[in-house]
Amino acid sequence: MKTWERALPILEQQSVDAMIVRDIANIRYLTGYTNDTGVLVLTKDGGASLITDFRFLFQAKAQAKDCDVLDVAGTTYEELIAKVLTEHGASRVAFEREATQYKDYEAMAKHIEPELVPVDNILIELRKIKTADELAKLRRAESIGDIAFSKILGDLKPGVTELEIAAKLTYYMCMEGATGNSFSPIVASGVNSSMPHAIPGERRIQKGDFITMDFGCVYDGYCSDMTRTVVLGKADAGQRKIYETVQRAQQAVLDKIHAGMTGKEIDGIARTIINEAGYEGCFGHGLGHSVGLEIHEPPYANARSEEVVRAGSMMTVEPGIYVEGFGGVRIEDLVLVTEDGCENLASSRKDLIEID
Ligand SMILES: [Mn+2]
Repeated sequence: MKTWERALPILEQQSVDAMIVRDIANIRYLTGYTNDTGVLVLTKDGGASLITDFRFLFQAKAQAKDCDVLDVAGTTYEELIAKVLTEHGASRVAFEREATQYKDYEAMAKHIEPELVPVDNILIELRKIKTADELAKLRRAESIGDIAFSKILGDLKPGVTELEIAAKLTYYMCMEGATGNSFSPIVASGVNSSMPHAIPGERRIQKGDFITMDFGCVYDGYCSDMTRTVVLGKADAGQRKIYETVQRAQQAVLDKIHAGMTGKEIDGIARTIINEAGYEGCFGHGLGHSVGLEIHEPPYANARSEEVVRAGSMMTVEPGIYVEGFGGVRIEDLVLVTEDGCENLASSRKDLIEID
């Protein structure tokens, strides 16, 4: 079976003859092409055309072996898409509303005769259950994060800036074979740790600080994600209570999560513990998200998600408590959800680390 043929049942469900795929992660998943520029045209009668330009042409031909690779030179993407659709006699054509820019939509509307049908990111359904090959890459990506965490502990000394810590995390991961960050590292020290997505700055870490580090890498296209919070020096009683509560909430999810639960049920395990410990309102984000070719993928675990999480799905487990003007703690692992539990891909320690 050609790799992109996995998408054909979805075209069938949407009652379309063809689909214009611009989401680059979907293109990679369906063709094997790993660069970042191209449009894939799938047709129900068994054609897949990957259009790109000269810069990527030889790579596309080498990687997307099951596709006709077309060079956009001398024409435009939309004229070439129109030509492919005409050749295949398509009359109803899906396009991804999230991945299509308005200017591209305008160009399609101008050049493409068949009916254009906007669809949500329906191809992501294929990517929710990870294959053995994907799991191997995800395991490796997460273990690279573990290595970076063990190394960064030696760098956490008074006077070091958040930006320096972020740069070193990136460096350590790339030296282990990562191609880059899966997102810009979050390094939040002291009162900055009260902001879940703080941007690292020139603040110098000092004794008594919480230091929250949320980071991940890309390994062979696949993302990792982990968070650890440590204390520089000795933790005080308030810090201990917050840390212990987050750790207990995180462990409860790891103990209870399994296939068949909704995202809301999974989230609720941690939220109940945090609320009952007196921190209601201090856990203002969802518990987790899936991860794969992209750092945030469905399914999600949050207070609203009714989606059932199936075996073979990845999920981050990342509860946190954030107290304005004081600081915060988040602990995050990446797990593979199984029929009766989960496999934790992260192995970094989670007891409260107090750095001398
Ligand atoms: Mn995350």
